[in-house]
Order: sequence, then C-alpha cells, then structure tokens
Amino acid sequence: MRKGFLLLLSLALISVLLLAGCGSDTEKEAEGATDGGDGEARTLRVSIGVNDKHPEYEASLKFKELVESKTDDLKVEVYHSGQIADDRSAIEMLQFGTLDITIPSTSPLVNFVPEFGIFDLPFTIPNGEVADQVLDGEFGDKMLQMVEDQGMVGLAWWENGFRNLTNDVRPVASLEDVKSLKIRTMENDIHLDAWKALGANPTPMAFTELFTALQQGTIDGQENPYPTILLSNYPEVQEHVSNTNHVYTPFIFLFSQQIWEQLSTEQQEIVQSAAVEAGKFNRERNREVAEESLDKLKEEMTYTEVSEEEYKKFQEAVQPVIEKYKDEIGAEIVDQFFSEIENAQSN
Ligand code: TK8
Repeated sequence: MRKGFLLLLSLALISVLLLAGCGSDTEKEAEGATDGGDGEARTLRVSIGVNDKHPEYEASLKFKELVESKTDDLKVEVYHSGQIADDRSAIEMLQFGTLDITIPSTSPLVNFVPEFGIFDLPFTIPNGEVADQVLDGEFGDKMLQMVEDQGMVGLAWWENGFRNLTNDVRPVASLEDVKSLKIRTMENDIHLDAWKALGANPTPMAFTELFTALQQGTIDGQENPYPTILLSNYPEVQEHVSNTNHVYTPFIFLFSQQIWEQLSTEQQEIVQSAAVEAGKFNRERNREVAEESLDKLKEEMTYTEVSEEEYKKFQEAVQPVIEKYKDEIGAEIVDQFFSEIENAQSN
C-alpha cells in the first residue's frame, strides 16, 4: 500500500515539474521572447502583409542587411504575406510584446490612434514629392510620436503608395460606373464611408483574405497601389483597373515599445537609422516598381482612364466624408495636414 502511494506521489511530482517546465517554454514562446539570453544575438522578427515580390519585402531585407552589418548582437528575420499576422493583429502583437516589428499601412492604425485617419481622407496628397515633404518634416515626426501611448515606437515612414481601383464587373471611367460595386476596403471607417459616398457597396477585410475573396467572387473589386495589384496576382481574378489615385497610403515602421526598452542605446540607434535608410530605399524602389507595374497591368488588364472632369465629381462626392471625419479625427490636426500639403505644393 505504502509503496503504491509513494509511486503515485512521485509520478504526480514529476508531472507537476514537467508541466511547469512546459509552461515556461510555452510562456516564453507566447511572449515571443526573442532575446538571445546568455550572450547570443537577439532576433528581431519583422511582419509584413505583402508577399516576397513586393518592394516592401525588398526594403525589409535592406533593413536586415543594414542592422546585421552594424552589429553581431541583433539578427533580423522577415516574415512576408501575413505569415505571422495581418496588419491589425500584428499591431496588437507589438502592443503585447509578442512581435518586434511590423510595417503596415497607416489605415488599420486608426483603430488605435484616430489621428492617422488624415492619411485616409480621399484626394489629399497629390504626388510622391509632396508626400515626402509632409512625412519627412516636423509634422511627420509628430505623427510618429502619436503611437507611443499605444505601446509602440514609430521609427520611420515607408511607402505603400497611391491607391487605384480594380474590379471584375465593368470599366470605371466615371462616378456612375462605381455604382453598387462590392469593393473590399481596409478595416477603416473613412475608406468605408468614402466608397459609400461614391456609390459603391464596400466591405472591410484583412489584406490576407483579399485574393481568396476576389477569386471566389464574394466581392467585385478592391483598391491598392499598382505594385500590390500586379505582384499579388490580381490580374488573375480582376479584369478592370482605373487610375483613381484616390488615396496616398504610407507604410509606417512600428517597433514594440516593450521590446524597444530592452535594447541598448547603441542597438536602438542602429535599428532607428536602418529603418530610416531602408525607408528611403523603399520609396525609390516603390516608385520605380509602380511605373513598371502600370505598364504590365495595361497588358494584362483593361485599363481605363478617369478624366479630369469625372475626377472632380469623385472629389465632390467625398467632400461630406472629409467634413464628417475632420471632426472625428480632430480639426486641428486635419487643418495642419492640409496646410503641410499646401506648403509642400508651393515649394
Ligand atoms: C499590407 C497592407 C496592404 C494594404 C491593404 O500589409 O490592406 O490593402 O494596402 O497592402 O497594408
């Protein structure tokens, strides 16, 4: 009897120890602890939504190269195509400290910092040069700092680019042509309201689900910059593309604050300068690829130009949305954004 009891007790003790051991491994994994510990290099994991053909992936590898060339105690791993998470979930993982870096569009960020909605107001930034002046000045720095009370550090501005409409129903040359098209938008109320004002029937959806939804025909179309349209193989599932150029979306380089605070000052400086330098590389490459992509899309899809006259009707139709969100985002920051654009245009 006694032997049996002792055996049972020791088995129970061993399983408790094993469970505790597993728990700590699981916890470690769950916390995404990537610090090398005992002198090994810390691994920084970067999550992006686009695939490994996209300029953003190229620039992420440039970031990796810059960091690893300057220090032995940091390694960078790049995960593309939303392998780790879509934009919104990746932002949440940064807040929990279970992911080090993500470089999403600013649009999903409005669910955490409403002020980023300025970049979703349609027909504002007119070209890349103005975008650079608005983002690379004091105003851009101020916007980067706005993520700090959300458990993140904003390190640099990268570029997603000018968004254009594709669909599988009809050529879109006019406001009339947009009527009742089922358009996927990012998870962002301004985009939703803007496409409703244009007469479409919009649906918010994570980028990682978009190709399948187009393939299955649950939506008629989507809107993204030309590189994303081409390199995500949308011509396989979309017939029409139009040069709506309705929004300029930045990519924003975000670092988990919890993990940032574990880095040495020297490591932080290396990461910050690499994020900025890779961002400049990203913009150049993105603009080259955008031109190349449009040329290829004109061969693979039916390309339709929106005339200046029709473009004005698009702008008029979304004016009430801009007025509505000027209050929701904050009139002061919206006015400052518009004056930054005006100043940049007059330079
Ligand atoms: C990629 C996304 C994407 C965006 C979208 O991470 O969701 O349509 O334009 O490219 O940020």
